[in-house]
Amino acid sequence: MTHHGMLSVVLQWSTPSILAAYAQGRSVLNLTDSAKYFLDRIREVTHDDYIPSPVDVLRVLQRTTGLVEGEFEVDQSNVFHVYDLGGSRDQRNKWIHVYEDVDAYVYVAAVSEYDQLMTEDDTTNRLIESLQLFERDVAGNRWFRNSTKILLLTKQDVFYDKFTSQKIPLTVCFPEYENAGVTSAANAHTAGAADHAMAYILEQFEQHAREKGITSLNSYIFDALAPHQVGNILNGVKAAILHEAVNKDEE
Ligand SMILES: Nc1nc2c(ncn2[C@@H]2O[C@H](COP(=O)(O)OP(=O)(O)OP(=O)(O)O)[C@@H](O)[C@H]2O)c(=O)[nH]1
Ligand SMILES: [Mg+2]
Repeated sequence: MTHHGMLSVVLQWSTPSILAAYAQGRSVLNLTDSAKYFLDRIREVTHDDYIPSPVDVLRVLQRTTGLVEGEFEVDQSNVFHVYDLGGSRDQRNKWIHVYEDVDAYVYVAAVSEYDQLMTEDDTTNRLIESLQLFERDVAGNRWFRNSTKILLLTKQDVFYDKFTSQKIPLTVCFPEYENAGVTSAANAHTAGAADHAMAYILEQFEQHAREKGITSLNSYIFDALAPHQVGNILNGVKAAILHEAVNKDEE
């Protein structure tokens, strides 16, 4: 970016009207969740000497295309072969290439997407599409009958922000949702109400899983950019996979 271009972004981003438009239109504009993070640091990240920090790297949006393979040594006797697949519509036809012999799958969905539309068609709610995809291609997929089943619901931090600060109700996605347990309108957007709403989202996934005969879905809701949370969840995921692998060997 030229210095002139950078200056223009700095000036415009810090204008109250632009900040207000961002707060109101963030979901409609389908801006990446990291937009504010980088725009707040525009001077720093456009500087010639800028070196991204590990957090900056995690914040970058880079869509997965094709099939990305990796190998992780879990302990001295176990190596996980991991295949990362893209979630956007034009990438899903590649999933079929890894259906066979899957010991474990990890389905990732963002709880914060409850008020957003698919960029692909601008009409379908993202969370609803994610639920339907989970039900049809993952929970209901006969190839995964014997796989360890893991559901990660990410972007808990973004959810809290949207739900408690922007006061966007869950009914924009689930009209039937009732804020059960919340006694007054003043309490409708507290952290407790946000937890209740996230539990409702998780229950929708679990219900779809049960309808497909799954009784052992290992699920977590968390902030995927918070190292301490990620560490705990990876340990849980690892333990679930190894535990079920031992049980399968004994059958
Ligand atoms: N704040 C916040 N940002 C997150 C979280 N998880 C992912 N992100 C950000 O969301 C963006 C997309 O994350 P990815 O993990 O690349 O998304 P993906 O599901 O792999 O997307 P595809 O590769 O297109 O399938 C990146 O900018 C991440 O930094 C989270 O829990 N909280
Ligand atoms: Mg990806």
